[in-house]
Amino acid sequence: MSFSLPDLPYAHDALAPYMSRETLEYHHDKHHLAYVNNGNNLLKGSGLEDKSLEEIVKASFGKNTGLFNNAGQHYNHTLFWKWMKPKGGGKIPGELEKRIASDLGSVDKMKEEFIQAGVTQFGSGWCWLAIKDGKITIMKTQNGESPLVHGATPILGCDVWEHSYYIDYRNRRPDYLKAFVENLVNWDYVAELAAKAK
Ligand code: MN3
Repeated sequence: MSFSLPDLPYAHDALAPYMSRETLEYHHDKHHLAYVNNGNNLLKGSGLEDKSLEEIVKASFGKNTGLFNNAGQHYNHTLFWKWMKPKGGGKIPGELEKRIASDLGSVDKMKEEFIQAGVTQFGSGWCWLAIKDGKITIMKTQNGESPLVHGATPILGCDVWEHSYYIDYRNRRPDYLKAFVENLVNWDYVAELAAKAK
């Protein structure tokens, strides 16, 4: 199926001061839109036109790099907007909190390792919480890759491409990641995805 740009689930200025209107105007309205438009052009004649987005991402990985880069980023960003909300962060829903404690030690340890994965992703990419073999795990991937193409299901991802934070944080990627975890994450949505991925 062809790709289309989803609306942000909140106003462009709703995530300030942690993510500014200007960042979302560039990141959603321009960068994400470019992935959608380029992806649609590359989808034509690929033989994958009638597949779902997830199927296109998996089928193009390692085979059709141009299509994969754009479809992968469309997939990642479509989730990314939903992984944030105004007044995000805060308490993690009980059942998810228990799973995190059981699989990763504690919520504090999960946050520390998630931030560390983002900080140490060299160059452009993403850091993740994903379900692999029934367990919550921390991952990091380069460019437009995601847990989906590495045998896992993403339940939370943070974009660490410079376009995601340079307007608001300049080179301070660790501060951006900390603000994402503590003030932006929509943990209810993460819990919903985790429950589905069981
Ligand atoms: Mn991005």
